[in-house]
Amino acid sequence: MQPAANLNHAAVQVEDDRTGLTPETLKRAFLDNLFYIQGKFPRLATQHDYYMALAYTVRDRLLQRWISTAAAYTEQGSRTVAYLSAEFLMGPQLGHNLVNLGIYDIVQQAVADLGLNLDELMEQEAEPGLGNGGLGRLAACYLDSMATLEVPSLGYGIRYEFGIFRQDIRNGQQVEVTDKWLRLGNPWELPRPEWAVDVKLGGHTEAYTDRSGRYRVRWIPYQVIKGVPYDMPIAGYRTNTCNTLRLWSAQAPEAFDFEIFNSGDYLGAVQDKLSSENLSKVLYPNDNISQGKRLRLAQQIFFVSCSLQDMLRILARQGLALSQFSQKFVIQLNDTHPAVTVAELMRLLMDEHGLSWDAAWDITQRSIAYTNHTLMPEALEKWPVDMFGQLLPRHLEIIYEINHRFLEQVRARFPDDSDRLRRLSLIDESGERYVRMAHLACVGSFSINGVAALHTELLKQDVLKDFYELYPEKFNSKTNGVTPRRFMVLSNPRQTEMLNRTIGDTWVSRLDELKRLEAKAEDPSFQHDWHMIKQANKGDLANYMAKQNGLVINPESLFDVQVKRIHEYKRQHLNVLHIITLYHRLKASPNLEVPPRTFIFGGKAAPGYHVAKLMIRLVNGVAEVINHDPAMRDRLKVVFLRNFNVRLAQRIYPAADLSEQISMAGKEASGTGNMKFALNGAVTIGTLDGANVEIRDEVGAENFFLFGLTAPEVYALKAQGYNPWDYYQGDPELKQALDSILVGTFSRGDGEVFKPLIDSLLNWDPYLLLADYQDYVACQERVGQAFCDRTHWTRMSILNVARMGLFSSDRSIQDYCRDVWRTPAVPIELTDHAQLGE
Ligand code: Z57
Repeated sequence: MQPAANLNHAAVQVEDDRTGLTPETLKRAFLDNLFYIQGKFPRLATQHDYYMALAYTVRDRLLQRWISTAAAYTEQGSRTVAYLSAEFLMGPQLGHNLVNLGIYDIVQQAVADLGLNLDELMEQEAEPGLGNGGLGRLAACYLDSMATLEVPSLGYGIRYEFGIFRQDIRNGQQVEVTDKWLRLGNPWELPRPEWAVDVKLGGHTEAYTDRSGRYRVRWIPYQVIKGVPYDMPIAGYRTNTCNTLRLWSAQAPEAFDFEIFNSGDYLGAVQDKLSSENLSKVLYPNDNISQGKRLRLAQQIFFVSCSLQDMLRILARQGLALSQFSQKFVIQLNDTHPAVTVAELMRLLMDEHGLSWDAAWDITQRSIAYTNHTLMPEALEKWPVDMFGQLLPRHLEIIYEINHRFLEQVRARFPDDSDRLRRLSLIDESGERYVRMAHLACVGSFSINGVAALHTELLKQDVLKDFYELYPEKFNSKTNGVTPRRFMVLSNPRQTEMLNRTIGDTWVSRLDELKRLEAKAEDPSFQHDWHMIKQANKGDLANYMAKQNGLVINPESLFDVQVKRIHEYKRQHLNVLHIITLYHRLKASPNLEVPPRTFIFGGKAAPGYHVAKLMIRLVNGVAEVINHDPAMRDRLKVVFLRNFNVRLAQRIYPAADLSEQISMAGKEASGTGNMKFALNGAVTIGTLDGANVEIRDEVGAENFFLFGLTAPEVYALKAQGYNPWDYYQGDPELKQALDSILVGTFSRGDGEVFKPLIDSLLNWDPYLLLADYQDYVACQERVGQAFCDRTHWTRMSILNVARMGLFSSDRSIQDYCRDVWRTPAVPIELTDHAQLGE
């Protein structure tokens, strides 16, 4: 590339160069970082070097806020949310930080003055993909909202060396490639080795009596692993608050008396050190499935123990007593992945800090709140008791004691109800014995919440019914939300500009102000501009698809999009059945009046989930046939976009006309993609599942395409005995669609490939695709007709955006603050960091 000529006149003025926001200062600081951090001069610098120089320039501006925030929290002993999550799906940091600092435009101009392109620099960043899907992305949105609302918070998680795998598609099939996201360095983290802690694993316990004659337990571990924290700054939107995401990296301890060392087996000892570092090596790539692997349990105790020890250090550092723990911290458990917190906090307080059981239990129960994210039985974590005891012998003892005391209480409340005891027990004893992590979380928490209204109701009636009967006061609902900073301002600049022009720019942190758009929904010139923006966004995505998939896509066609993890319950194959039906109809009646459609898919399948991988193969098989059929040209196209991640998500949502949210009712806890689509002007086709219910209530039934069985109808149908075969025999189009898959139409004549998928549908169909098929196809016909009336469609699109204000993660966080955390906001004043040292 052509390095700009004016990259050379740098004079360094340290203080101003690290905080200043004028174009001149930014340019000087950028060049300074290129020379002194990257050690490059323009002739040798790569685009990545320029990206790093810019990232450090932005980081310097964050550091000023970060230090002021830390100073204020320390001085004021502020009540702090500790958000514990095995996943934080952060996405690229550069653009998002520019938005939140309010310097996007100025930086774009500054780099342009230097002959560089901001979009190209942002492309250089390896995104931190430390999550699988909705759960991990929700954690990231919540960090953004907590910082924006000036809520003191610490995110705690794992610094996986390999995040979620990169997805390649070869011969229509998913191929996993490791994600070495740290390879070229990570400018967004600061290692804090001085705050490293030790975590014990394995071994056995011994009882002893202490000097005051009290019964105590000592744990002699087999292995000790060091956790080193790496801090990422989390800047609020146009506030001075900059909170912290603290991710733990596993290292071998400097020295430890392994027997192996005494035996002189040096190489063996080094082997052990290497195996300790495996703990934070890789993210388990399952979404909504628990695999029950020992290493995964080790990851959980690892980050939980590190985080709790860190909180205890902070507590002591602020001169607070252990009894004040629950005043200083509220711990939010993001699903059961960190649920071992209940036992580990008990252990730390009793075994390491000398508290009695009762004192420790009081603190534990007052400090922990639990969010449940799923009703899927295969996602509910349970650990074989043997495995649990081998890795965490002390925790198993504590869990037995918690269970003993808990079941005593239950017995007192419900005498002679041994069934109930069996159902509630922390230990599943129906066959092989298991520790039930959701039960541990429920007993150890003061709050239990679901992530959408319907989901919370189903928790109360079904999965956690017995706990609801025991502790109704603990249950509450917190409907998920998403951050408008990343998923509107950053990802959809055209729509953002138009919103700003129409209703001012305060909606970004008060999303209900989008309501004011309603007045414009009927305005023809507004509608026209709105439509043109969607067309421009679709043009961008069409170009991307041309590059990625080598397809010519008509931007005027209906962009019908389903992007999310691939899972049978999400029913991507129902979408495919509709495509095949449309294909057959068009083949039979070439003059059929339907609008041209582009079906767009994206999403990863868990590497061991064979049926999900077949679903990807089916999409690609159908794409191959349809995209190569001359009769389908300008009518249907099918695209599978590889490697769906946060960066790609940001390209897709702004370009969607139709958002597919078609899970079987009662299975999707909330969904958050549904919100991101609607906030970018897509209209939803969906079932009454998860947050779809609330989205439809908000945008209006007339602006939402509803189909399918409701959750109660699903239960009733299953209870009455569901037979998919009846639907297959009773609907010629459905039969034709399934038969065409079975005979190999979409697998180059190979009738074996999709057999497992179709067999499962015909014989079992646990997610009722066949039952919902007819209604879905009919609903899609109404979608097609509505799309042909541009004015009508545009009006629906505008009203969807106008009425989606509820689904900002700011609203979710305000609800948590009010009902669960009771954390007051702490506004931050910028301090001159040179003045901070006494
Ligand atoms: C995950 O992404 C979710 C739930 C889980 O239990 C696991 Br494990 C991973 C998802 C739900 O499936 C979504 O419906 C929900 O919107 C999201 O978590 C955030 O709550």
